[in-house]
Amino acid sequence: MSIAEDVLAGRRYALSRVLTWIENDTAEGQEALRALFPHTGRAHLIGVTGAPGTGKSSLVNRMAYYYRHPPEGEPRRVAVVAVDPSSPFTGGAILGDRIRMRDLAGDSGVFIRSMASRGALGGLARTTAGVVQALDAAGFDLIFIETVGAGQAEVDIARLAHTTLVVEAPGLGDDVQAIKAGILEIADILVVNKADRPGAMATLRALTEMLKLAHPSQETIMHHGQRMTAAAGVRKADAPLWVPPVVKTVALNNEGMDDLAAAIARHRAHLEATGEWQVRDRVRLQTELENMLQEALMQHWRSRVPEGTYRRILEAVFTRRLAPADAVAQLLAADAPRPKNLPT
Ligand SMILES: Nc1nc2c(ncn2[C@@H]2O[C@H](COP(=O)(O)OP(=O)(O)OP(=O)(O)O)[C@@H](O)[C@H]2O)c(=O)[nH]1
Ligand SMILES: [Mg+2]
Repeated sequence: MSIAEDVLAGRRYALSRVLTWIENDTAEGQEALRALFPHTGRAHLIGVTGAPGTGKSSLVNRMAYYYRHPPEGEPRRVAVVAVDPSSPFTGGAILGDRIRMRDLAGDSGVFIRSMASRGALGGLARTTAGVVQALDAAGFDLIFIETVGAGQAEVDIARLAHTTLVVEAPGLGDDVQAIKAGILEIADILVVNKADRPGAMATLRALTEMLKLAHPSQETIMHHGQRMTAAAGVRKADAPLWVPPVVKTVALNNEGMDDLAAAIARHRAHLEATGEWQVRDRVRLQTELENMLQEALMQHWRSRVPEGTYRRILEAVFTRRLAPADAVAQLLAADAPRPKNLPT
């Protein structure tokens, strides 16, 4: 039996191993992903992003518990991928994970994975995509992807989910951090967590006002440039717009989880009714493919152009002797196949 078959059969040790391979970008990992890929596309991917410390980990932990012990209906299988670009020795992810361990330990229907970025964030996006695919194939119904909404790359990772939660916490006065960070427009659902704190009502009002003023919609993102390809022929023309609801929670005391779960279920129903579910699926896969292609082309090219040539051309740009566009043309030309038997 191959390890991919073990993953499909729900064996946790196999899943853990495969995820480590994927994170380390090994050949075995790629092999496993190849076998698992046809079994993906069923999970509901939920991105969770927001400023550091707003309570994302606590919230996801509570939500995982909620779906495992729903007030009605069958328990759902839940996976959590925490993307923590900071060092594993700092930041709140460690604390959040410890809380998770306590509540959810021993439950085979829950799988939690923390990912620390090992290199460039572009690489992190790729390995996150692979990890999510493996979890999807392993049969988890909901996959939460937590990223700190501190940089564009992290936000992009969360945005590619079917449903994106932007988590806000009351700060001082009307200060809304998500607006400052420019991540409000990617929210399908806005969560005001720490609603037990003073200023929660002000934050809620500010967010609701913002939504009324500039009705955000994923249309602008999805219709942008070549992303259209993914939407072509899938999105329904007269689809109703989704107005992001603002949900109040207190992760600390387990309050508001039912409201949040209801909002997530409503959003899913909306995605399915409008064809947007498929659009997002395609956008995500197209983005994944293009990211990989970019990396592969870059690697391929670097392996074919002598380091000295690259540095010489770069230096010419630094000293303003060569415009960047001409530099690119020269660099591409340097990769042209050379005639045989000629000195290079
Ligand atoms: N008062 C209050 N505190 C909360 C609530 N939810 C979380 N916290 C606390 O806020 C702190 C940060 O919580 P985390 O869940 O680690 O927040 P996070 O957004 O995951 O943090 P990073 O991953 O570091 O960005 C912890 O001390 C939590 O106990 C809440 O609803 N009310
Ligand atoms: Mg966290």
